[in-house]
Amino acid sequence: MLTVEQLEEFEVNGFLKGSVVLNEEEVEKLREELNLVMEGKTVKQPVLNHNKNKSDKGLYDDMEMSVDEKVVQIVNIWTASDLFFKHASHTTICEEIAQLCKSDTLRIWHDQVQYKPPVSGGPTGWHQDHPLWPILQPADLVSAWVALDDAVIENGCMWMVPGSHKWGDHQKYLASTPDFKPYHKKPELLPEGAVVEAVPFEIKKGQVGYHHCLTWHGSPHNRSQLKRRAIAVHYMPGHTRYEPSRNHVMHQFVTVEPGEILRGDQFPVVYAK
Ligand SMILES: O=C(O)CCC(=O)C(=O)O
Repeated sequence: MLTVEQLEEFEVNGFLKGSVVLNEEEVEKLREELNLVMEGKTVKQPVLNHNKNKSDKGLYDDMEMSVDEKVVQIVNIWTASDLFFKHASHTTICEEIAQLCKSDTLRIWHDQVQYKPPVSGGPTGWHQDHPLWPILQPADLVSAWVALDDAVIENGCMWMVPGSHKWGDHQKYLASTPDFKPYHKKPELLPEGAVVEAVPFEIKKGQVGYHHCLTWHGSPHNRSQLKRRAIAVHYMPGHTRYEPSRNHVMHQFVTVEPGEILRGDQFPVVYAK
C-alpha cells in the first residue's frame, strides 16, 4: 500500500517510484516468456508485435529517427502469455493503482512491452498517454511500468515532466530538442507558472514506477551495451467509459456502446474490492 506521502507526491508530480515488486526469479521468467512472444513462438499472439520506431516514423516530426533503430513494442502480451496476465493482476500493483485512481475496480485497458535493444534502441517521443487513447474518458487512468532490466539514463530510461498532468491535453504541441529535452511549440497555451523541465525516471529491475495518463513523458535512444526491457500495464478505473473520437488499435475489441463503461473479455477486471 502507498503511504499518504507517496499519494501526495503522485498528486503533485504525476508520477511516483514504487517498490521492487518482482524478485530475480520472477523477472527471469518474464524475460524468458517475452523472448518466446517476440519470436512468435507462443500459441496465442499479442495484439501488436512490431518495431514501434518504424511505425512511428513521421509521428514525431522533430525527432531524429532511423528505421535501423528499434523499439520492439508488444501490445497485450497478456493475451499471449498467462504469466504476463498474472503480472497484470499483481496484488501490490493493483492495490496501489486503485489507491492512485481512487477506484474500487480496475480493468486492463492494454499493456505494452517496450524493448530497446543495446546500441540500436530507438527513442520514444515526448507524449501524453490519454490523447493517444482517443476512445476513453475521463483522463484519469494510471499506468504501472515495471523494469525487466535496470532502466537508467544510459540505456534509455523514461523521463518525466513534473506537474504536467495538471496542464491538460498538449499532445500536438509537444516536441523534442535533438538532445531529447521536451518543449512546447506554443508555450503561451500553458497555464501560468508551468515549468517544462524533465527529470529522469530511473527504475530498478523488478521495481514499479507509476504515471498518470496526462503526464508528459518519453524515453531517448539506447546507445549503451545494455538491454532495456519493460512491461507497462495501463489500468482503467471502474468508471472509464468508451467515448470514441478517433481510431485506436484496441477499438476492434470494443463490444459496448458509446458512453458505456468499457468492459468485456478483452478488458478484464483485475481488481475488485
Ligand atoms: O517504455 C517506454 O520507454 C515508454 C513507455 C510509455 O510511454 C508508457 O508506458 O506510457
